[in-house]
Amino acid sequence: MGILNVTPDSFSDGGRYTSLTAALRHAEAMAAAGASLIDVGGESTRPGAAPVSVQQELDRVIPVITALAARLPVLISIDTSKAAVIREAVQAGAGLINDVNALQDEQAQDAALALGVPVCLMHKQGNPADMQRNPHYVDVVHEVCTFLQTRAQVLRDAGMPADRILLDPGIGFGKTLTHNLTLLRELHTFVQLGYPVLIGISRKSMLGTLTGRAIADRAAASVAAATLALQQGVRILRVHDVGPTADALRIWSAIQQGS
Ligand code: 9MG
Repeated sequence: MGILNVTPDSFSDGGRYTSLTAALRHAEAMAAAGASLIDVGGESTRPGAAPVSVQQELDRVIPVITALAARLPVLISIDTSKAAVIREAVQAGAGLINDVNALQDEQAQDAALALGVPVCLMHKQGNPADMQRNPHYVDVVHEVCTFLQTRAQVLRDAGMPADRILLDPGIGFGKTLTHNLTLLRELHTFVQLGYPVLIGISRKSMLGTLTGRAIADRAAASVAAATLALQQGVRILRVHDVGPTADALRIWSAIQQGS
């Protein structure tokens, strides 16, 4: 899954793809490098990010999704928590909802159920504005697993088929370095819940803390973490550096298959 933030303030690529031309060029490059999904986001979820209005988000993402759907043979994912954005994005051609709020907004949940597209439910503690202030868990793996399992069950009880649900422990969303490392070590526990697992660690600050590298120089660290996630059964990698990740995936896959 290649990341396409059409925002002025995302932590890694904020402001780079706010014009339609730049966004399309970047999406095409990611597809050519091996992305089979493109995740389009119009509101930054980085720590400290300010919320944007529904209209602002729509203005940012809908033209991009419409153009991508007409041009690229990839699945388009909409990164949003808002019902109106979900509805219009799916109408414009998005085929997956990536909600860092796990569809806890009732209207967002209703929209997802009515549209019949798959959803990625992500865990976070707190909100982007303050989530890194004082994250606290007694048992981070147990608490994140329980949250995701509960959210998946709520959706299933409301009529969503199990094969439309993906789970994501939400690396960096209301978690300390130790919480993130524990979750990354225990990804196989999330895989055992029986839903495909998606992980987003690409260029995140924990990699900067561990390597001392600036955001743009974290590709190798991102690929290393992504490969270890694959090894534990993670199915979708949300990344900025599609080419290097695709190479790692090819090597990992060849080793698995012995050819
Ligand atoms: C939008 N976004 C930013 N980071 C993310 C992550 O780790 N997972 C998912 N699903 N979405 C993310």
